[in-house]
Amino acid sequence: MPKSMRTVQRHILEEERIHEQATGDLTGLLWDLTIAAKVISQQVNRGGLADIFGDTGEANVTGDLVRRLDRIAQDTIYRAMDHGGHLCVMVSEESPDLIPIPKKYPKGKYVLLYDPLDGSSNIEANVSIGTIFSVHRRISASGDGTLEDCLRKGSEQVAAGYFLYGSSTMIVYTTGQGVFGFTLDPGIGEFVLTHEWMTTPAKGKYYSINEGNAEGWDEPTRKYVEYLKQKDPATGRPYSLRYIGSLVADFHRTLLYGGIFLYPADFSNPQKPKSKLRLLYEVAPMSFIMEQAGGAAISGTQRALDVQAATLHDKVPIILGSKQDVETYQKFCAQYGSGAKSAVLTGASK
Ligand code: P6P
Repeated sequence: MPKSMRTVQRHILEEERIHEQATGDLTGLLWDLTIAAKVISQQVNRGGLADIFGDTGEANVTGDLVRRLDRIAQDTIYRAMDHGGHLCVMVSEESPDLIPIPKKYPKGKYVLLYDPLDGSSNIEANVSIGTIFSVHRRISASGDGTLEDCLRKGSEQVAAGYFLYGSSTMIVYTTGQGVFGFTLDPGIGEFVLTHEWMTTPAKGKYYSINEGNAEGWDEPTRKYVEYLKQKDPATGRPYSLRYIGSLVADFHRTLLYGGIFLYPADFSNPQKPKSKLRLLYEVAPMSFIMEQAGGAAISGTQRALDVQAATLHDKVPIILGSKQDVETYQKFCAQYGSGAKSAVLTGASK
């Protein structure tokens, strides 16, 4: 008997009932997303048994090589989401422009922004990868969704979450009423509640950053990482480095165990700092979840959820995790005067 019969569908329905004006649209939207995730999970779990490895030979707008499984995930989500009548427009890492809802289908009141398969460069290595999603309520009155509906601050999200395709397949999501995790029970094909009211520890003992980028770090980041490598008075040990290179996996560990994840801007070219992680469908949803779990998320000198998107594929620096760890990083910024604004690199990667 599964640990809990509280499926994600039941939970979403109960969440939706909290909001008087709820119409069931968000329930339907999230339900459709879980169906897409089950299909993607099945493909990912077949790994080398299915003809899904390798590249398509194309690069996406942010410069990443498009893997075959990226394309499968993109197509799966599009087909699951285009007809439900919950959305007026979609934005995907794999598409340079807005993705309109086909004319033959009704338009809904929500906007879906997503990374269909984040970390896909790790697919052949059997490393956990994921799908990240962000949901906004449209601003425009009706008809096709607009660019204005999509270029939003993370603080305006109505829901955000990720699917993690790992040793088990999970969905972790929030609608602003706390963070909840559900694990796919392959026996019944349902996501069942396994992590209720998820919160991240106030302080952790892990830091997660690509040390290979150290040359491009600003002074505060350099000094902060050096500090983490010294003995923590509280534990008598330094922090441990954990870096998978798959955002959903690195985030999920940080959420559960605490500590800090950093993808700071690269200042190798001081006149042209560059960032890697995408604001609308990676940084904003993950920051919403982390704040809802009692953690913190900053981008440059701003709260990450306050950063206003200028283009669909903006990239920004992100530091998130346990509140005390992020606050310590901010003290290093104040002391070593980073003053780095959110280094937004709009459009395609340079
Ligand atoms: P790097 C994967 O390509 C990704 O977009 C995120 O999942 C991950 O956090 C980051 O890039 C890893 O980047 O430069 O450390 O390989």
